Amino acid sequence: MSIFSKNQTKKVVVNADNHGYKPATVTFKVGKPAQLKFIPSNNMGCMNEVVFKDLGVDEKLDGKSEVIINIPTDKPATFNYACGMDMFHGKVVVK
Ligand SMILES: [Cu+2]
Repeated sequence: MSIFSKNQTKKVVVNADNHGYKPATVTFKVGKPAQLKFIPSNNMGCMNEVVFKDLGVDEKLDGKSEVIINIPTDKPATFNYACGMDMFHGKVVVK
């Protein structure tokens, strides 16, 4: 496996007491498989669900396990996501 096929992985910490998703914006490069990893905290509040409308993704966050979302990187794009109530927001930029 060459270095060029290496995956990109980035982390977002989920904490309702700390303004939501940290960092709020994550950037990936076009053309390499990308995974966004949601790291739970002990203050999940209503953030026990993450929704990527454009990707048709709606995942439960149980506050214990990390949750990995695969991000398409075939072309430049911006994917917004939110908690289940559309109250806390984050963004994934592919460029
Ligand atoms: Cu919410």
